[in-house]
Amino acid sequence: MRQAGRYLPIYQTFARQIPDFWERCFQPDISSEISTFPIQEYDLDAVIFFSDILIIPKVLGQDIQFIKGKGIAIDPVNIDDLLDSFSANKFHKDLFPVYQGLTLTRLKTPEETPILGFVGAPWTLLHYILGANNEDRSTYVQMFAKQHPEKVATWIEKLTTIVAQHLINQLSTGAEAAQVFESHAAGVPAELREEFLVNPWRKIAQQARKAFSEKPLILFPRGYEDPLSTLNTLVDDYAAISIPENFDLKEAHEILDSRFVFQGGPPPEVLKKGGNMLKKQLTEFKETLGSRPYIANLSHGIVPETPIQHVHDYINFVRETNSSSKTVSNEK
Ligand code: 1CP
Repeated sequence: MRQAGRYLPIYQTFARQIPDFWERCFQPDISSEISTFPIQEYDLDAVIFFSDILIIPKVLGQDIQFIKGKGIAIDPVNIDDLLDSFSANKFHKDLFPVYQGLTLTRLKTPEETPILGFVGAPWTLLHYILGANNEDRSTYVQMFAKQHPEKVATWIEKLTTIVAQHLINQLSTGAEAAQVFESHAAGVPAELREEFLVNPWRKIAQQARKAFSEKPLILFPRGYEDPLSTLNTLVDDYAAISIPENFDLKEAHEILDSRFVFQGGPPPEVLKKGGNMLKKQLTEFKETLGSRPYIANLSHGIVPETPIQHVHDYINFVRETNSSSKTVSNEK
């Protein structure tokens, strides 16, 4: 759900002036300014802080670059060295400008508008750290995990501690809620899912909730393939599930604990096309979910060619169809 509002002309102009993505993340006045762009354009109820899930391997020392028009370049590293270099103090110090950006975002945003922080879940981070520049990162990391489950277990455990720390730091410097992105759960072998996916989700949330019990967490389990009922064990840990495109909404609503708030919205292609399809999707969402609380967001984001008017249409439609609605910000 990267690129929330980042297709906006104002972001494009900013990005041209500061071409290095990480410079935008590590300069507090800039990351906070970018974070507020979507609420300057749209009538939204929340702001997603501008950063990236890959900021963790970045501060640990892995070279990661986003190259316009080319994608992502990740330097292969020795993961043991990378993770063993972690020290909570140094981590906090290196990420200090990011947290300052978050605090500044809080100051630049109307008081009643919550700020959402986020982290990548351990498996998804491993996808990038270990997968690095492999052509097919998912297959490579899955094969590796099957062959060396103990090694991977050690890495997942270390990453879980680091991710929880980053989440807590965000909650203590300005975020009112946060999302845990497991974007690459698809294809994880069945026998590894509990240990490498569900357990870390639980541990991260429990750590965060120990520190901030009242701040809600959202889980995005994209590609998760176990029976959905297994997610019900997380109902005390996560307030909301962001419904990924591989879940059947009706089935999810039937199976998932009614205490979970659902988050979701039209897929990127539907938003790009706009028109009746957009309204149809939203109506379907509302009809399926009945009285279950629902956060309208943008599914898996916005593709850059999406007309800004379509986003306005979507928000207006959400507002019109539910006068008590609050539309949550700016996932890609
Ligand atoms: O300058 C740019 O426009 C670079 C594009 C970009 C942006 C705007 C990237 C590179 N990251 C981001 C920010 C970002 N990333 C946010 C903040 C909110 C926002 O600005 O949109 C968030 C929530 C993310 C989360 C993120 N990053 C995820 C999880 C969500 C998802 O899409 O499943 C993932 C997987 C990433 C990694 C990432 N960051 C950027 C890219 C191009 C990628 C994907 C790399 C790949 O898999 O090929």
